[in-house]
Amino acid sequence: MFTRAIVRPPAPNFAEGLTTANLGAPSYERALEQHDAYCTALAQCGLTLTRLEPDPTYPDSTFVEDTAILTERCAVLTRPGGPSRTGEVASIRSVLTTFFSSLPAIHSPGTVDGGDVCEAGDHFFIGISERTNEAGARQLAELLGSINYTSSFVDILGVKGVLHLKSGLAYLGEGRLALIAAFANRTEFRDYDLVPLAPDEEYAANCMRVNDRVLLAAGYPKFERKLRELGYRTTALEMSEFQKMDGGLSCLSLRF
Ligand code: CIR
Repeated sequence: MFTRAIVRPPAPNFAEGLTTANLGAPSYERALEQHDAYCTALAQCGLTLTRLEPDPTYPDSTFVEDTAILTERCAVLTRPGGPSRTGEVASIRSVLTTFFSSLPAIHSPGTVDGGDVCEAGDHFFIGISERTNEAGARQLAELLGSINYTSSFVDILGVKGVLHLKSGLAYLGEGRLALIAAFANRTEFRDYDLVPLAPDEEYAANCMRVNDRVLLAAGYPKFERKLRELGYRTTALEMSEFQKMDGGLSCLSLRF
């Protein structure tokens, strides 16, 4: 069960962040509205929110998920792979010290973005991507191993249009993974029940199981129907402005 989440609304210069999406510039006003609805949904799942101040020094800092890995047994500060994002970790460190007594960190030359780390029960999939390198993945695997979590690496460097592992993969609980076609035949996932995304709905793969609900991006009816058939209660959230900045649903919060 999650009881808390950390979020940070976008700053007015949010559109200056990194993106490859080619979907046009996001509207700040709409992004704020969408962020607000996202926070309401987390609160409805029973989470108490810590809302950080928007930080214009780092236009991508609304994507707090990339700065830390939070688990039931530990918290790890990451070292984001986008050079413009490395400095985001400092303020997250101060917030997390209130909640976690020990905060190990990924160090140079390692890089890890939280979006590349998918918790699946006691196992962690760690994506090797443009943002997470092998040195970072190995450091994280060692930290997780020391507290009896297992982990495995998933190379996504050749997968087009997928920034982070979780851009195309989500753990739904009960041994079940939602995933995009490019991941469906990977041996790494063969022991799980797979819920494949339709080719025209792949953005929705970045969904989040939060307690008794699955939060997903709005506008992906086939996937939402499938989730409901599987017995999940769903909440669909407008994500268009974050999608324009390569962001998905999970990257807007740190849950613990
Ligand atoms: C970036 O490129 O770093 C941001 N514009 C988007 C980060 C999205 N994070 C995530 O999916 N975990």
